[in-house]
Amino acid sequence: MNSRFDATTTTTCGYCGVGCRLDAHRVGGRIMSISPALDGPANKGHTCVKGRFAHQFTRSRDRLTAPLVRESGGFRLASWEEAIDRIADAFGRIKAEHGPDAIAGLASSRATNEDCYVMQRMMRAAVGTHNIDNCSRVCHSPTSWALRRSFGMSGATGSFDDIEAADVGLIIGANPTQGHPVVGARIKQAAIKGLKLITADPRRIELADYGQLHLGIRPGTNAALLNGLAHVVIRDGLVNESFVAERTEGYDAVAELVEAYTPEAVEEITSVPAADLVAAAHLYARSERGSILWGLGVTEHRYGSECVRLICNLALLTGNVGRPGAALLPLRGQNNVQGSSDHGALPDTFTDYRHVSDEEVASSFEARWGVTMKREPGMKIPEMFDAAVEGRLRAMFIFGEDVAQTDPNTEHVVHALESLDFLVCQDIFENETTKFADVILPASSFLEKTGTFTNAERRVQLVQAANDPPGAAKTDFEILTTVSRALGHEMGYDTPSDVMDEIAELTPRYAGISHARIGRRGLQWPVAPDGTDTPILYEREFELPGGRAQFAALPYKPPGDQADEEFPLILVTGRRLEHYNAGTMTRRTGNLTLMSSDSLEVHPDDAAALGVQDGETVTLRSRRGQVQLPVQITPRIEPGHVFTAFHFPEVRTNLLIGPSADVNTSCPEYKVVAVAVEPAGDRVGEPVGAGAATA
Ligand SMILES: Nc1nc2c(c(=O)[nH]1)N[C@H]1C(S)=C(S)[C@@H](COP(=O)(O)OP(=O)(O)OC[C@H]3O[C@@H](n4cnc5c(=O)[nH]c(N)nc54)[C@H](O)[C@@H]3O)O[C@H]1N2
Ligand SMILES: Nc1nc2c(c(=O)[nH]1)N[C@H]1C(S)=C(S)[C@@H](COP(=O)(O)OP(=O)(O)OC[C@H]3O[C@@H](n4cnc5c(=O)[nH]c(N)nc54)[C@H](O)[C@@H]3O)O[C@H]1N2
Ligand code: SF4
Ligand SMILES: [Mo]
Repeated sequence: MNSRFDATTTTTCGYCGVGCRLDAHRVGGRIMSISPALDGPANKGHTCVKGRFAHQFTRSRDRLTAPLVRESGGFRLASWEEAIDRIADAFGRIKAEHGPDAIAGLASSRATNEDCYVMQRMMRAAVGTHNIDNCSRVCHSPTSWALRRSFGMSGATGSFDDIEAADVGLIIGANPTQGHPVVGARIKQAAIKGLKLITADPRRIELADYGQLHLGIRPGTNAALLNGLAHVVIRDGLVNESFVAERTEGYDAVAELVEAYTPEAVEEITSVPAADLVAAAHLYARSERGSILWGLGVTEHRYGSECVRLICNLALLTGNVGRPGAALLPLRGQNNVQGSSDHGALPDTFTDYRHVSDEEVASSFEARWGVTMKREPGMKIPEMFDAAVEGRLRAMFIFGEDVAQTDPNTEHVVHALESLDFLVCQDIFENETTKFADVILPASSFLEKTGTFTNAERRVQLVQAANDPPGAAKTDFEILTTVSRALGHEMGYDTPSDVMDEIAELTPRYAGISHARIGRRGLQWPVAPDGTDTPILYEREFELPGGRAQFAALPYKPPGDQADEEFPLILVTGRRLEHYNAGTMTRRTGNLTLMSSDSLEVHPDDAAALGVQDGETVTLRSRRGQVQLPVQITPRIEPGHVFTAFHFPEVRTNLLIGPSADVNTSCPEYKVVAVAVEPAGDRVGEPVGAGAATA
């Protein structure tokens, strides 16, 4: 340990799903600096600008340091006793009048596995409802849905180490150098050493510059592209026939369906040149070890879940699964979005995705918790908002999620939050959602708590408190167990480690996980009782009946939103390196100097046609709403498309996004919105979002 520091704590980064291991250095009660832990299995001594530098938020003056309760239209400071009494009274009254299903909770994918497990236990056992969900609903729920149906389990089939082991990598709808920067850096290094890269994205993402082939795809047309790749693989005799025969089911239907997806037909739909499609199919199918990485450019669409199944098809056709270098790596977003879902913060499943209607599983939880539960699932996030507007849902407990900024269709979300009788928010900052709260509970950040996060390679890693929560703020674990006690359900844990012991006891695939055993390298689930973990899934069998994977024959269908004369451009939304989702944390760090506003990427040809200049403020209008923001002219976006992020609440990007969502999982169609762009001056006087503030 460096003697300049009072203490150094090794922990896991709380931003993205890469799961970098960090050394947090403390001096005099403050985190002074962070450096990479050299033995971190995902980061191998690296970090990005967020993990290393974006920690000043922990000591921001805006931190919530005491409970707040609503009074005469505003908030005042309150004691913990008063805040928790208010929650217990309101929940008790609403439960008595409307039943437990009039209450719903959201768990935080920023918080630990133990926090999320405690949260779902509180909703299920203390409140008595399965109305519990988390933000993977708006993120990778399609990935989870599809992987379970194609292969059997909801997680990456391999590890980030497969990037270096692969000879070909297909990156579709993910922008790792911005969203998962340490993985992005590993991909760049691998490409320099010979990994052949294919990128498919409507924007020329940075990794395209390191690849063999970039497919500039029209947003919302992945299904045509993926079926086209399968067409070429089959047409040109590149199928791994023994793998298909021995380990899969459903090949014939796929072969029949994809016959129509000739490269020329696919070019019509996707705008990807036919020759490039053929070249991409050959490159991937002829590789010894091909891996596929994907992100929200696949999932956040009307048929996102189906497209993930088509990705699985491609791996099955070529036998590229279950071996080193042949992995399917969905780039799960937040630090613990894999874990919050793994640990039952979903309306239809307990831990490890076991359905609430599964008699044996449900009764094991009932016996452990001493309660009885329904066998029907609860509401998903969008259903909660609809129910609130209709008066069926009366109260919500929102833990570490800023739905008023980050969920789609902001106007509807705000209407829902206003319709509730009672809203609790548990966060580290006030945000757009806390504006509607009745009680705000001050919580801990990842640098102030103990537990585990599960990264995008299913790796459960330790999180260790490097500092205390500020003021009267408490850890999420302490708050949730206390609220549960006040609601009449004593959980009986002393520490988060006890929570993990209960999870292991009740979840066969996590049976060997304990805090003591995780150590410095983490454990990738499934973990056997003796602690043996599983870096590669499906080496011999898939976790489906007969041990066989399932092909899915699914055609291309057009996206929910379409351009027309009034809305001639397609807006894609996504993220920026310097800021993180709702931005509550990164906007309170030096990263604000690196990027101080959202902006709209426009292709030079479109900018010329629209008559807009770089830096000029424009009005961006969709069928739902309008916002204002400055233009950034760049050739990296395809003509006909524009791109922006959602990190600055004053822009209110999500006013533009409608209710269209994935048909199987309700993941919003954030990636395809028909819009019009006009110089802001043209519509002066019309109501706009708070975006006017950026003008
Ligand atoms: N710096 C930073 N890092 C983050 C986050 C952050 O806010 N900031 N958020 C975290 C979270 S929660 C998540 S989920 C991840 C997300 O990480 P990514 O999945 O990489 O996220 P996005 O940038 O939203 O979208 C990825 C790409 O999809 C492309 N795309 C859009 N539509 C289509 C399409 O139809 N087809 C194809 N092939 N591509 C398309 C977009 O142009 C974009 O480049 O990042 C995590 N990491
Ligand atoms: N237009 C558009 N919108 C999008 C997307 C898009 O691509 N386009 N992407 C979507 C995706 S993939 C996601 S995942 C969502 C993310 O949306 P959110 O989950 O709402 O965003 P975050 O900023 O990750 O964090 C939410 C809150 O958690 C708080 N927080 C952080 N750590 C802790 C903690 O340890 N404890 C507690 N109690 N609170 C904590 C933060 O202060 C913040 O208020 O946004 C979605 N919104
Ligand atoms: S890549 Fe992700 S996990 Fe690693 S330091 Fe950056 S934000 Fe943290
Ligand atoms: Mo996400």
